[in-house]
Formats: sequence, structure tokens, C-alpha cells
Amino acid sequence: MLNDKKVSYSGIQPSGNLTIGNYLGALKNFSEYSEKYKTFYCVVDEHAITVRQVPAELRKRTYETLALYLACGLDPEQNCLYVQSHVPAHAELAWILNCYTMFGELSRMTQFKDKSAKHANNVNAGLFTYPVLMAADILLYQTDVVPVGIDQKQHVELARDIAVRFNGVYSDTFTVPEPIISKTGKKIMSLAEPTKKMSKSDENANAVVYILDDKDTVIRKFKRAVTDSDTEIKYAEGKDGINNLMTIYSCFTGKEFDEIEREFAGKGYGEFKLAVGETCADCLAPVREEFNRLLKDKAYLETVMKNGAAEAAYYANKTLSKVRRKVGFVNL
Ligand code: AQP
Repeated sequence: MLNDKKVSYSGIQPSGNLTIGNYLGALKNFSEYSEKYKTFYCVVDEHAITVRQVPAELRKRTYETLALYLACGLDPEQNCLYVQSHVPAHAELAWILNCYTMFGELSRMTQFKDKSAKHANNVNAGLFTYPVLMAADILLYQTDVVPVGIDQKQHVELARDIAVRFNGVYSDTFTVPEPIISKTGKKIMSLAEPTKKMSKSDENANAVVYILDDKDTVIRKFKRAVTDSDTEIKYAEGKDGINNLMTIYSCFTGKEFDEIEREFAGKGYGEFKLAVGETCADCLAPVREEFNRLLKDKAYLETVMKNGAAEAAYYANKTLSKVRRKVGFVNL
């Protein structure tokens, strides 16, 4: 709780162009919390460097990710929007929490296992301790809820464990956060390999629909989406490709699966894929338009970053100074 309001916190890495997975699993849902909660939405650039980035690209994507937050309707007057590396308390708390996190716990994180397999030549300590930095992000703001896709659930659960452990040793310090996972958009799958999560860092651009893809590109990608040899548009086991397309269509239209099955009864996969592509492109068109407008105004984006960082630092430093005192550091 902050100022009598519950707190919602989440972040997205500027580690690539944002996908409809990031959008449906996280970003689209952020604004739902703006009225009832005190909200913090961060561009987590420190997380992004756990995988090698081209510096100029990282800088560019940091602006772009913030512009996308705004283009998706997050008003900076109502939501604290900021960049992680602008608030040093994140890195400082992460170090402290490292000392309250077990090696075994981090070894069990599935994202670490996946990413270390994918980046076998750069299995750095940051990749391993990524969930501790994420715990620091969340716990600094006395967060109650963390809206995320299902892939991040394990990390939020670890943040809970760390909070409970620290509170147990030193008395109540951190609010224990809850992950909030959206019902349908929690895991959007790759269009090329529908048993694999859609990821912004996927090397196959046809596997991924980016929020900023133009209409023709979106439709082309959906037309090429991998499905199966069946013909029925039905949500069923073994039909991963169709299940994924139905999920995406459901997220954009609000329709339930049985309604979608009735809508496309007797119709072919081609017609369905076209409908999903057109719906997705049309829903994203206003976001793209607003993004293009905002990106031209770098000064405005920097003002949002500065104001957001100042506000975030105010709350973060309150928690950090409490933590410093509890663990026994001398505060001058
Ligand atoms: N495919 C997805 N379906 C639903 N939600 C997703 N998220 C990511 N992919 C999907 C959610 O988006 C938020 C931000 O994710 P992130 O940038 O912190 O990192 P990530 O989960 O590792 O996302 P990516 O796209 O897979 O990034 P890379 O390729 O850099 O690793 C989170 O809430 C996440 O759950």
C-alpha cells in the first residue's frame, strides 16, 4: 500500500521490438489498474543487458518502449512511468537481496535454464541473478499485484519467498506481492513453432508479430502460421497452432472459444487466419499511429522519464533506507 492505495508494478525489457505476446500478456492489461491502484510501470533496461545488446539499439528501444507504454494509453499523470537504470535503488536492493536468495532457488528458475541454453557462450552471473533484480524492482514499491504473462509467474513467486524470508528475519519490511496472470493472453505462442512462447528475441521474424508491424506484414505472418492437417476450427488438444490463433482472436475481440467455433463453423483455416490477421492489425493500428507521433517528440519522452524517475526514486529510497537500517548498515 502507498498513500492508502494498493500498488501495481510491472516492467518490460527493451531487449527487442515488443510482440503481441508482450502486449496481450502484459502491456494491454496495465491500464486496468490505473484508477484503483498506485501504478509503477518500468522499462527494465538493466534486465536487458543480461543478454548482449548493441548499445545504440538498447538506447533506441528504451525510448520506443516508453513510447509504447504511452501509446497503449498509460497516462504519465496517473501512472509512474520510468526507466530502471535511472533509479539506482534497484541495483542496490538487488545486491542486498542476493544475500537472502539461495543458489538452489535460482538454479530452479526455468527462464535461466532456457536462456542459458540459448546463450551458451554468455551464461553470465546477471542472467543467473536476474530474478533477484526483479524481486528488488517489485519489493521496492511495496507492491501488491504484478500483472505479468505466465512465464514470469515463477519469478514473482520467488520475489514472494524472498519478501517472506526477509520479513521473517527482520520484521515486516516488504509487502508480499501476488502475480496477476490474465486468463487468455497469458502465453501467446510462436506462429512458427506453436509449442514455444512467442518472444521478442526470436531470430525468426515470421514466428513473431510485433506490435508495430504494418497491416500487410501482420496479415502475411498470420497467413503463414503453422497449423495442422485437420480442417476444423476448434480449441482442442494437439491443435497448438489453431489454439494459439483462437487465443489471439479471443484476446482482441473478447469472444469466448465456443463463440469463435460457431463463427467459423464450416469455414477453412485460410479464412480464419485472415480474420485473425485483420482483427489484430486493426486493433493495433491506433497504437502504432500514436507511437509514431510520440516517438518524434524525444524531449517529451525525456520529460516523462525524468518525472517518472524522480517519483519512483522517492518511494524506492524510502524502502531502501528501511532495508539498510534493518540489515545493519550505517546511515549517515
Ligand atoms: N508470449 C507471451 N505471451 C504472454 N505474455 C508474454 N510476455 C512475454 N512474452 C509473452 C510478458 O511480457 C512481459 C514483459 O516481458 P519481458 O520483456 O520482461 O521478458 P520476457 O518474458 O522474457 O519476454 P520476451 O518477449 O520473451 O523477451 P526476450 O525475448 O528478450 O526474452 C512479461 O510480463 C511477460 O510475462
